[in-house]
Amino acid sequence: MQLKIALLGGDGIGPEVLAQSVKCLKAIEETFNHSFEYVEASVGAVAISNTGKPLPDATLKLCREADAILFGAIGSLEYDNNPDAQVRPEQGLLGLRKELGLFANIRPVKMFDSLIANSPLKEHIVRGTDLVIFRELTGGIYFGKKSISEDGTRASDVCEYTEDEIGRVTHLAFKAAKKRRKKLTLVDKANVLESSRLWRKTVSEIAKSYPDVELQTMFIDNAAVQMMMNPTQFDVILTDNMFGDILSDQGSVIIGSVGLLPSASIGRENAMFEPFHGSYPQAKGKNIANPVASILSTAMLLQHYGLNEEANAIVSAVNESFIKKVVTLDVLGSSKYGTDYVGDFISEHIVD
Ligand code: GGG
Repeated sequence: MQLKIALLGGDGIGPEVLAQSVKCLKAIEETFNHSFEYVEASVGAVAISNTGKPLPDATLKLCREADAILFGAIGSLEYDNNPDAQVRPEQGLLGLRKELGLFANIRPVKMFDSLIANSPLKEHIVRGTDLVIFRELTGGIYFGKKSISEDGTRASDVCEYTEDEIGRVTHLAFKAAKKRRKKLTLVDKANVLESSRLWRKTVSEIAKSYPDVELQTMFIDNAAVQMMMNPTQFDVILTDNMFGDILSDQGSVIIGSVGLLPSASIGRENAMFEPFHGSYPQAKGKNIANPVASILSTAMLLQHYGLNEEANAIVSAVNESFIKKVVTLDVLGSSKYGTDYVGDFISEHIVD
């Protein structure tokens, strides 16, 4: 298969982890006789420095033309420490999602049996955790009207949703639940928020078209507790943009490290794949970042194109790295292996 893949490393550790994904893609090309074309573009703080824009027009054009986008991470301390900055790196990522209509963010939280025995978090890791979060990605409070009063003492962010926005991600989540354990949990705050009540009404209506899937509703505060206490009760979780952002990072604790979790952002025309984690600027250039989240996002990319054998070859190579304890320090608490070494190990263990 021929694929044109846009590579957007972004900020902090983004380019370092993305480089490991590219090693794996090259191993897949060679092992399975595919031909991938790679095109690089800038986004985030790096792009602001070079062009003044977090999402330059050339980057957007390239992403529209590509078959898929591999994204690293976004965010920079320079901006985190400057709340007054009007142009911010995160606008690059949010802009991409909006411009490309990437309305569904799919975040699997699956425990790795091969890792559990070695992890310093083994007492917290719950065996059998295997859930997937469907986070609505182009609506809600992240994209609602924002305002700040002239004297800077009052600010607001509006959380707005339409039935259509809720409906399209809901259908994807139900279709996924049908292929899994047939349980969907809608997470909201319908006892307080009007937008959550629209979610409940719309999702309950759509549920009638999926009679074999059990629909459950849960308030976000309870869901946060339940996820820590008993994560195996969840199969598919469906939720809005902000609740999904928070809940999925929380999910990473259950499996050992945020550096292990991949995601896919799907639209009608485009698809983007990126690790859960952010840019971790403190680790930039130190060769300590975990490349597994980015590498597993690459497996999700291949799966999206029906290359299931190829995706499985990547997952098997990652498992092999866990078994051999070739992992970065976030997983074991200490490690002699860096980002590059782990990337080399995984790409060299990709076999047909
Ligand atoms: N790779 C994910 C990433 O860079 N996240 C940083 C971030 O600012 N995320 C905001 C969001 O996911 O809404």
